[in-house]
Amino acid sequence: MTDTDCIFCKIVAGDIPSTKVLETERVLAFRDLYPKAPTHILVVPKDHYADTAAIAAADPQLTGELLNTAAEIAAAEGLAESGWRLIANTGPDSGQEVGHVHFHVLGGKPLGPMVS
Ligand code: DGP
Repeated sequence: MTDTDCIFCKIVAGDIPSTKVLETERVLAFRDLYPKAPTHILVVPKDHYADTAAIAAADPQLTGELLNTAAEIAAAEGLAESGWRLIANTGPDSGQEVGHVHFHVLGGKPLGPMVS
């Protein structure tokens, strides 16, 4: 499933370059273009789903794969001890800018409390 207008589908297809961190059959992880922390990696399914609600409803196994990949990446980035943050903006009020579900893996410095 691909959306021809989707920037992350283009990254998955290799039409837009990215700094890949990990790739499996169904998942791709790459560094965020505008990092908000020393480690800022996006974990996405290769297939196009609009957001977390859509993928959770359609494919719980793939949703779990994304979470496992995030944890694997955090460990590989050396964040297991210090900790890390996982964010999945979902829908307009969250500030989601790219309509292809993605998890942000953030860490490498104290991130402070979440905003209210
Ligand atoms: P969100 O606000 O949750 O939809 O976050 C989208 C993120 O995607 C944001 O942190 C910036 C990142 N981003 C946008 N365009 C690109 C791109 O072309 N390449 C990469 N690597 N990241 C991008």
